[in-house]
Amino acid sequence: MDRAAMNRREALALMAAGVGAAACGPDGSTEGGAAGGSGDAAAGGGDPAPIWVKDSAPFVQHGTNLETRLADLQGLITPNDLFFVRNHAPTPVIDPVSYVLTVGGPGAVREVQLTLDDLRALPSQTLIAYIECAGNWRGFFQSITGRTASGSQWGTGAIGCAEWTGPSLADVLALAGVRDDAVDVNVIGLDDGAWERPMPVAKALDPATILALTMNGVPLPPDHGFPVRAVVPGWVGSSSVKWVGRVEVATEKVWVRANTSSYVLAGEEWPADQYAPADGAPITTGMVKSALALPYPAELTAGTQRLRGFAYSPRGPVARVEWSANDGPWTTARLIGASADMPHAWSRFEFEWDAAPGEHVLRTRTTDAAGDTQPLEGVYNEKGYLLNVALPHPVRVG
Ligand SMILES: Nc1nc2c(c(=O)[nH]1)N[C@H]1C(S)=C(S)[C@@H](COP(=O)(O)O)O[C@H]1N2
Ligand SMILES: [Mo]
Repeated sequence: MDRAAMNRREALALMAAGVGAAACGPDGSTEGGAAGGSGDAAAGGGDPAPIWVKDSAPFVQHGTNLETRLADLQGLITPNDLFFVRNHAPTPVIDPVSYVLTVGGPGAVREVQLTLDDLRALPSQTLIAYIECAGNWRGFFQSITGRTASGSQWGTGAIGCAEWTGPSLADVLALAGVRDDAVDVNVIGLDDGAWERPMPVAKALDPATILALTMNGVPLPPDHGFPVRAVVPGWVGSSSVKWVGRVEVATEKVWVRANTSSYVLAGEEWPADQYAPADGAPITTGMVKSALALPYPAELTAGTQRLRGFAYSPRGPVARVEWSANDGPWTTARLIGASADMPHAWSRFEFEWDAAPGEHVLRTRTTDAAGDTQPLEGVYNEKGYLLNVALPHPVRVG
């Protein structure tokens, strides 16, 4: 009864009143579901109603999702207006005054209900962390592996890096008390379909796992989870549940859509019987990766060009970025801002390339402190996750 998300009729009434929150039926696409070309956000003809609150103009649109153009980014921080949106359902409009977070479940000592003020009163953590969708780069499976993977055909921009502030999930859980026999902590959203992603107690109690209230210094924008979202550094974006309404502590492993059917590695190399009740290997951590901040394909003018990009690893700051043109030797790029003080942030890199007229292929490759590096070949999986090949980036120099 305390559910704070407005229902569809209320949201539409607000829209009619000019409040500007947009809503429509979900398009049924999932991360691993039907391919989301632009314009398929609504079934049944007419103009597809937007399902985001923010202006979609700067983005590449894929169904219910908005992809950032990395070339538009300048510094370390992705501005909120340019941060990609990955929605399984329309952005809900949540009233911050009646909002309540419920924390409980069989693995909790007691059930507590927390208002936004209660959450603001807890010790506040600040961290700069990137969030990347597990399906980022899915659109390259065809060219890299010869097979198309189903789902939104993202390029390189289903990723962003922001400063997040809010209480640690550990401090929130402490108010309910975590029993010794607790196994999983499920974080559940207030959007239609109640997106949820459980994690082991240890990950929930990691000091870097927070319930963010602000993004880059302002309250979370509606599309990014207002008023409360989980930020789970190192894990793929689907675990950073937006519009959190309930945190459920369980005494058994929790199986939900996000770790059984969507967000699993599926295909010949992941026999389903080995992962039951999941259809494949459930995805938790992301991959070591790098991407050029250029359109794909890119067009450049001849002469010495300073090229830049972003590099990241779920295991802390990257150690090295190298680049190569036309399968030539690997050369080390300059790293900008890779710091042990920001273990969850991405890093920037840059290098100079002497661009001669013609068609070229540039690749970049990151290595993290643990020695993990990007492979030169990509491996196919049916739902198109975690591609981290040193990406061949086509460049035409005119
Ligand atoms: N409640 C809820 N949380 C969610 C989602 C969602 O659809 N509903 N999408 C997830 C996925 S798949 C990703 S990649 C990230 C994207 O976060 P962003 O939209 O703020 O960029 O949010 C995650 N959290
Ligand atoms: Mo995602």
